Amino acid sequence: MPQLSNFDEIYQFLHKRFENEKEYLQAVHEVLQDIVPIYNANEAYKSLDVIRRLCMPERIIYFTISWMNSDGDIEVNQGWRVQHNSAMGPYKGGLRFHPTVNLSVLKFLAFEQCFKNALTGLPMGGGKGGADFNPKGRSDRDIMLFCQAFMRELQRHIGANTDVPAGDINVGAREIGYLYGEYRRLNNRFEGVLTGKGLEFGGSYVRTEATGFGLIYFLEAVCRAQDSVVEGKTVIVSGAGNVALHAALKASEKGAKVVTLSNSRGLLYNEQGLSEADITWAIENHNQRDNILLDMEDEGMGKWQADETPWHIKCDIALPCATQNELDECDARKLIENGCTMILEGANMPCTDKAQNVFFDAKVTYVPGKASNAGGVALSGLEMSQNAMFSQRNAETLDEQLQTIMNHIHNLCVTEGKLGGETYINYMKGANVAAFRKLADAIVAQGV
Ligand code: NDP
Ligand code: 2IT
Repeated sequence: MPQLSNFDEIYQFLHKRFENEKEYLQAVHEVLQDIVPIYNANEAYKSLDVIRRLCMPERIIYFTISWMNSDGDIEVNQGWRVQHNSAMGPYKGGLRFHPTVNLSVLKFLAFEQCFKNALTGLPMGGGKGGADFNPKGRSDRDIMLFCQAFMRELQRHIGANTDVPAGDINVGAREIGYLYGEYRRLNNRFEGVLTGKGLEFGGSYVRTEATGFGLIYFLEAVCRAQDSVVEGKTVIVSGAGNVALHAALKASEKGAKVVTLSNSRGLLYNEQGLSEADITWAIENHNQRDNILLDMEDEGMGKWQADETPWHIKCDIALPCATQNELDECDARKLIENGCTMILEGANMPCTDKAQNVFFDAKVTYVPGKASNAGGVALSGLEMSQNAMFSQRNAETLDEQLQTIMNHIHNLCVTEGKLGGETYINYMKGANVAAFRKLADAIVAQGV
């Protein structure tokens, strides 16, 4: 069967069934382009129909969350857990609370998570979940009530060896604490059923920082491969949440000049570069503020620009760390015109497929989130192993392990992503192929 028609056949099969799920189809399309040739070259992969089995979730759980808020009103939300693939270990991946959450978004995230988790080298399958609940502007009590109601539904489907959720957008340490408390009350068990827990109840050092720090460790590896360094580079970061702020802090510690942060409402710009103290202040305060970037302007840390994104600002390195499809082809062209040579994703799928093509055509370094933001889930994997042993490793050891894992993922991408005879590394291809081989081998070894 010729490769191209095979790609078309597989994609059409999925498109026909899920034509309204555009984010899911986008993520699958990106991966299929790279893995179909590998699939076609391997009889075992083909005979066991590995690609279709890998593209479709093993199980999707849907539930309604009916809950009473602190005013005594009844609210109704939709919740999901997509258990995508467990060939490599328990389903593993975050929970997102955001009004834009729907099945397509969670299916794309769960699919990507399988590839990301495979790259870490730890025994984790892939999943993702969440709800269309908007926590913005809610009281702490409402957040707790919602988390408890959400866990009342989810608890029967998860377990330390079955499915281990963690945080994602709008689900941080506070929410994980409330979710965990409800799980423990209902099950009368203390086990590593969630990661990102507080340090006092089974959490791991370095988990909070891991995604952002890991992104910069990956950036260091990219720079080393190009005989370059992070120090002295101008960096733009989008987002002002967990990933963005920790990436900004580590980049700044490494001597880069971080000139932006952003959120869904606008941009904070500081031409001189944010100081480590500024970013640390933001990390300490962002959970208690409605818009930390406005507060940073008030503190003299930069200029707020409403409704702006960072992509028109001149930089050497761009780190999109907010959300999917936040950087389109016009933004990509602007970045390149302004001299940006490296784009590393902290968020999941922040660059549209057309933006990616702009990067590939310009032969600038582009690293997909499944490789560069894998530090978060890697630390989650280490939290699971600490929980299984009822132990707690120290921060220094874990930070070293994180660096080792990010370097390992970089090496995998280089090995599989080098184009014949050229020095340019296609990190997307490298990540997709390296992860696919591991997943496909695990599926084949376990039969139908
Ligand atoms: P947070 O909730 O901590 O922060 C999210 C940030 O992104 C906020 O500044 C938010 O702004 C902004 N944002 C959210 N939606 C939009 C939007 N539609 N347009 C513009 N800005 C937006 O989440 P995280 O930092 O944890 O997650 C950020 C990204 O990183 C996500 O793609 C997530 O999937 C990914 N990721 C997270 C990991 C983790 O361990 N937490 C691990 C790997 C990837 P506002 O406050 O205005 O909504
Ligand atoms: O996208 C991601 O990798 C995460 N939100 C973290 C998942 C996890 O299980 O730690």
